This record gives sequence, structure tokens and C-alpha cells, in this order.
Amino acid sequence: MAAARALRLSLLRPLLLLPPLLLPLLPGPAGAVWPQPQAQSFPPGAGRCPVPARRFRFAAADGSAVGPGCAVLDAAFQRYWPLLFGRPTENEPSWETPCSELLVYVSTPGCDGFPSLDSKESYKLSVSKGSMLLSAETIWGALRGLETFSQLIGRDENGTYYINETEIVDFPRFPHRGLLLDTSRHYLPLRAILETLDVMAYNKFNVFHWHIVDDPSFPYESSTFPELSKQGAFNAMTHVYTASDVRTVIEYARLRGIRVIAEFDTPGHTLSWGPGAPGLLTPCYTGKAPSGVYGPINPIVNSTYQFVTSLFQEVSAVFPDFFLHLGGDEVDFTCWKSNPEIRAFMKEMGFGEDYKKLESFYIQRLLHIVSSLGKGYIVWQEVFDNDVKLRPDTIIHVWKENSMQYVNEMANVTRAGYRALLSAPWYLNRISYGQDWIAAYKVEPLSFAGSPEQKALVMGGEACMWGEYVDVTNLTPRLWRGVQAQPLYIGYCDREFG
Ligand code: CP6
Repeated sequence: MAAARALRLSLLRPLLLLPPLLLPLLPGPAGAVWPQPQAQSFPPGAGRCPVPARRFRFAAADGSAVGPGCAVLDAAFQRYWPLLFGRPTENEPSWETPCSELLVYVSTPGCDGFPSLDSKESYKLSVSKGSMLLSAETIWGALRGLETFSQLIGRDENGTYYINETEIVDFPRFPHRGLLLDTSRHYLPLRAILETLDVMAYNKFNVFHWHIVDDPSFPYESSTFPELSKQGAFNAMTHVYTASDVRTVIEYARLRGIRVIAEFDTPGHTLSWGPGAPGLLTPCYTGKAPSGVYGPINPIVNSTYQFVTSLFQEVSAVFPDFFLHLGGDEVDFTCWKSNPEIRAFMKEMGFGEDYKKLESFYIQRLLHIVSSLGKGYIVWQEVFDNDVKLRPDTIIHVWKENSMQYVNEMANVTRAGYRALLSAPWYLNRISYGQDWIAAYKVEPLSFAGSPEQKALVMGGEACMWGEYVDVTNLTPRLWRGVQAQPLYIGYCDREFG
């Protein structure tokens, strides 16, 4: 917990001149709230109110639809108490003060569900010497408010905890504030994923995009196809996510108001699937003979569609979120082109030399399978770029960086009426000398040419941490060297750069 608290304090003060490592040792002033709330005021005469650590408690307000016994709130109170009062000293007041209790009011019942794209995360927090009240429509909003509350607490020179009196009305600017972790290039231990979920909650992120498998390894332990991880994981004993690990991640995330969206990227990026799924990948040819090398999933055989139906049936049941991420990026056509059976199929279907049509053929069948399973889907931008016929409720994930092209892509995607997610400007795995992350904060996701209706189709964005050069040893500092939520949460950064 001490480490988490230390990390947390340095996150809240990322731009102070003090060396961040010293900060947890000092009696800190209550930091500014991060990301900045929509509206915060300091009523006349507002000051500090001492908080008696030993007596402090969270309590359900009169009339709240949710009270003790609600797992999400009970667990949140247990988490925040030590975050607030990690090391109480003898100096603290042991008597009641006007700030001994935070009353929590939630108007909508429900504690057992999962957060969704439509969840209401707004909250109101009022801290005065008369009372401290957090009110929200849903438990998810209450979680965001608790995080804010924790950021208002500071410690004076004597080690006494206090809270700044203030009024906050807050809601996120975008409903989808995500982070992608890639567990295929390097395996990330469960602990690293859970710690990342903690820090996401400190920054009011609400979607964990789990890029769980890819070319290099297949760490997802499938109950339907156990050979996939047996043969495709870096180590089938130690470098896998068991069904129980996956449940742990999903529940840990839920308790923090975070959705888990799994990505099973096809038809490209599937090399690691090959050994455990004979016949799934396309054999590449040199001249007239198979070269022994494999390419993307083979789109021309029925067995492929039986396989993906079974796999996505399982995945749809394991991951409760309405959305799955289906990938569809960077399909390399050279292997398909080399294969005589695929060439014959192209001819038969009248696709000519246009391998995008073959890709579309595969993706359309996949989308049909996944929508029959009752799921929604997100796809990388190529699926849109290659004119695949899509259901109108598809979400297009814009990732290509090439200078500022992504701005046009956002305009094109939304002009076509699709919802969009933005990642292009937020590749956290990319680092260069200096404070390179500042550019990430300056991004304005809606700065593309388009109507208000188009802008309303932007669901938000995701910071991506691709794993080629990232493993458990450098994940956290690379992720949180700057805090990425601000532009998604409120959209301007004058406190830091003004
Ligand atoms: N893996 C997968 C990747 C990338 C993508 N998909 C990627 C490519 C280039 C950059 C960053 C990430 N590593 N499956 C693209 C969405 Cl710069």
C-alpha cells in the first residue's frame, strides 16, 4: 500500500519541481484534483477542515438507494481509507470534527452489474464544515467522486489530516477513456495488470483494452481450445492467463468502475495461434511449394469459420462487456498472394487482384458471427478504410499515426456515420528525449472538420502501450510519466501549460 500511495502522490503532482520521490515523505498540501473537474468553486470563507483519521468513516446518506452491503461501495471504502490515512500519527485529533464523515448518496439502485458505455459517471461533492456529501446517480459516479474526495485531503506540518472546503460538480467529457495493454509481445504478470487498474482508477480511466494475444504469443488459456496456449504461450505453465486470472481481472476492474474489452485480433497478427490450431493459418508458398511459413488466417475454408465461431462463443461468455475488439489491422497480403488455392478462390469470387475484397469477405463473416452472439464490436481503422460493409453501430478505432492524417480519418469515419475512438496521438510505448508526453495532453480529439453530429460520434480514446519493448520492469513508469486522462476528461490543460 505504501508503494501505491507513493505512486499516487507523485501522480497527483506530476509537474511540481520537487523530485517526485521525496513527495510522499513530506506533509503534502491537498493537491489539485486530477483530471480537472468540470466545475469547482471555493465558497467565500472556505478553508481547511481537520479530519480525524481514526474516527473518519464513510456512511450512506438518508434516502440513498445504495447502502452497506453494496460490494462496489464497501470495497471502495476499504480501499480509500488507507489511501487517505496511510500513516496516522499521535498528533491527530481523536475527537469528532465537522469533517468526520463523508455521506454518500446514490439515487439509482444496483451494485452487482458491470459498467458500460452508457454508465452515468457524474457526481457532486460538497465539502464544508457543516457536512461532507457526495451524491451521484450511480455507483460508478460515486467511485469517481470518492477518488476526487481522496485528492482533496492533505496533511499539515504536524501530520494532521485536513480537507479543503470546496464544491465540485463533475462528469467526464467522453464516455470511453481507455488504456491498451499488450500481453502478447511480453507477458505481464497478473499483479502488473491489477496495479495498472489501480492507477487507471486514480486517473478516472474506465476501459481496459486487453490486447491479450498477437503474433508472438497466445497467453489466453481457452477452455474450448486449450492447445492454443499450450503451444502458443511463451510458457504454458507460467506465462498464461487462466480462467481464474481473467475473472480476477474482470472483477478487480468492475470494483473500480472499469470495463474490460478483450481483443482477439484477426485475420492478421495471429501467428501464435498456428501451432495450436492446425489448418487455421494460410500456408505461404515460394513458387509451387509451401515454404513452411504461415500468414494470416485462411479465409477460404469452412473450418476457419467453425473455429472462430467456437472461440468467439467462449470469449463472449467469458468477457461480460457488450463490446469485443476484433482487430482487423495490418493484414499482410503477400502470403495470400503466394498461395495457389487462395488465388483460385479470388478468381472464382470475381475479386480480381484486390485482396482487400478477400479481407472484407473474412471480416464480414466474422462480424456476422459476433453479432449473432449478441455482442457489439470495435475494429481498427483498416476495416473502415478497406470498405468492409459494417453494421452501423460499429466503433472504428483510429490508430494510424502518419503525421496529422488521423484528423482526416476522424472526419471521414464520423462523416460515414460511425462512432470513433482515437488512439493515434497516444502511443505511450513511443518515447523520445525530453518531456515528449506534453504533446499527448495538447491533443483535442474533436479538432477535425465536421458537424456537431459528427463530433457527437467520438466516444473518446485510448492510450496504447504496445509491448514490443515494454515488460513488467518498465511498464508503470512509461505509462504514467505523464497522466493521460486530462484531454479526454475535460479537454483543456491551462493549469499546466497556460
Ligand atoms: N500490434 C498490433 C501493433 C500495432 C498494431 N496492431 C502497432 C503498429 C505500429 C505502431 C504501434 C502499434 N504493435 N496488433 C496497430 C494497431 Cl507505431
